[in-house]
Amino acid sequence: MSDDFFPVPSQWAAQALLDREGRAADYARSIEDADAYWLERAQRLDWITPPTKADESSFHEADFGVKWFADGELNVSANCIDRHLAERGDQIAIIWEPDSPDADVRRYTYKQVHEEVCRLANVLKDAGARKGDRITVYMPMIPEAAFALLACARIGAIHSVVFGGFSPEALAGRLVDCDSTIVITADEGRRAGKTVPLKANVDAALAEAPCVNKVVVVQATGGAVQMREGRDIWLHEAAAQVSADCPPEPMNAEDPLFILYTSGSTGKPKGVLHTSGGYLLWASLTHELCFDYRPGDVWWCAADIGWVTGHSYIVYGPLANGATTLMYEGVPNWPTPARIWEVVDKHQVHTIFTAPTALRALMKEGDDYVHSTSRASLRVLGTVGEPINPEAWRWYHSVIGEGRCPIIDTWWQTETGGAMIAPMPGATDLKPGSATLPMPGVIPQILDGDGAVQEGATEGNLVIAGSWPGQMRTVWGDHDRFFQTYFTTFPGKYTTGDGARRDADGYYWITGRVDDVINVSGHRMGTAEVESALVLHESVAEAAVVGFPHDIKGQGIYAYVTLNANEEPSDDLRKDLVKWVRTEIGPIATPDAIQFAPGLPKTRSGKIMRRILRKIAEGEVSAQALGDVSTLADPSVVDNLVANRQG
Ligand code: 6R9
Repeated sequence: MSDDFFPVPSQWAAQALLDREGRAADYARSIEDADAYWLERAQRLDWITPPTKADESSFHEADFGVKWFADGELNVSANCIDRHLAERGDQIAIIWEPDSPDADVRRYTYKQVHEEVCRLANVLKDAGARKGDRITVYMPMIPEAAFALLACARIGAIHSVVFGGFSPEALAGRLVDCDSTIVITADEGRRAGKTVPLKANVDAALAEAPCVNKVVVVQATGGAVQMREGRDIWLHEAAAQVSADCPPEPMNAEDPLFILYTSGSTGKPKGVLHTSGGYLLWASLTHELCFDYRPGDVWWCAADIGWVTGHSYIVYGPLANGATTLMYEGVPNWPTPARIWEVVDKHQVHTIFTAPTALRALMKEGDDYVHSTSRASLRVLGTVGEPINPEAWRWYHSVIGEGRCPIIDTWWQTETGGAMIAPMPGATDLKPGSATLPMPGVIPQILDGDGAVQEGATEGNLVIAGSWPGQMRTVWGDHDRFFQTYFTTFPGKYTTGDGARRDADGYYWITGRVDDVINVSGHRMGTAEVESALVLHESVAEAAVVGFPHDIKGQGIYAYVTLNANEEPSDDLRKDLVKWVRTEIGPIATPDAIQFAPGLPKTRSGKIMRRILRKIAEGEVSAQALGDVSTLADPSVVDNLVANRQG
């Protein structure tokens, strides 16, 4: 077996859902006979009114829109719960593993999930929620977070999950943008032995978000919180007062299911909108195909529910497939770096889906923590969020999986709803670092800077040439921004913002973002967001932020800061700025380096040349690396930047 090629093991090929020929034939049909293919695939869902039409999308300005299964009717929560009740009502749907290994595990059967979701749905209705209303979910990783999503889906309300690590300021912006009327939260969250004051954060955010009139609070830790009369509702009290049944609201396939805010290259995060039919089909189909999911498997997606990965692969995909999905409250390396593998053994997990940043952090702690565990239950190992470096890939494969488990490197985005380019265990030979081949219906293309399609082995801009069911439908409240952001750089194609290489075997290798978005520990962040936070500080005149290679995080945040005229650079100010950004956005946006810069490299038209800032942050400061600086308004600023480089 060569170091960079891992053929499908024969025992896998013999029993997989799709083998190599099967995958190729399925893909060919998904392109050549797309409507028939997708109407057939749509039958994996339970429809109130089955669709008679599949794709009616256009990426062109004249008739622009993304639309799938538009005459179909269904309810997403009924697909994730009710339809399983007859056959597997007593099967465990959700296993909850708490932050502390000493705390009690919670398990919910499909029947119990049904009751919990119905009660919460009725509480939301009593709080005034109606079909189409926006409900923001700001929760720790507890089962009630999954119930919250499903309860919204049940009554046709649109959920917007805001990551529990975001600050009150970030929460307030997202509440106001989509005009949320209800927030579902918890008293506190728990992570790595610490508590996070979620309810207090909500209280602070609501001062800036008058649209919210009810707050439903889950008692998670029992920590003290202030409850405001008439506004705040304890879930456990209200749930006891309502019926344990709530009929699912019939929804059109194109009715919105959720909004999820994500970073782009401009300052304000966009509310990515997904709808009901196409999204659920995509989440459930990719969950089955990419991971060769089988009934009875215990599935663990170790993401947070605040990210799209948590939406599609903790909640919607696995539950639509009737799986047992594990939800973990904590972090992979607490109390020790063996924790993640101990959880695998404890619950006999078959598939784990995590991020390269977590793997790199664990790898650095050495193999003893791994060898203290068995991991014999594992069949498939998944990764997502950023390019996986071949070293981490090999460690995952040989040390964690002991050479037995295929590595499923799934490339996709919040915008795509689910995996787009990924291996399938029984069908795809693996190459460490490559996400391999497109999923059914996905037409990746590589374009040069002028938009010309490149054939064969090549490298350039990754675009998708047609729609797929899980594609986002709009940016909440700004349909024109949706069109401008994704369909104008290369007209008629969906621009991913990623660069990619395609090798002679047709395998795709994602090379990273080509826009001003950085990927820190698998979390997407617009450099502009961090810049906007910095310039809000009273000492700061101007800021420019770039990513730089970071051993664990993938990319770190490097900020160049120009101070106001009367301000002096100091270490105290540097610390203060780091703290400031953490408060404005949240700990995930913590700058790794702050360099005080009397001037930034700008062109005569005033545009910051980030190329130069990136090179300096990467430590590549030779004249050759920095390239042509002659178009700068003041080329001498570059010398000062090089001389004062941090780190
Ligand atoms: C699912 C998710 C999307 C961006 C995407 C790309 C990067 C995700 C990747 C990957 C290389 C992979 N990305 N998976 N890069 N290989 N397997 O992460 O969504 O948070 O929207 O980020 O993440 O740059 O464009 P999201």
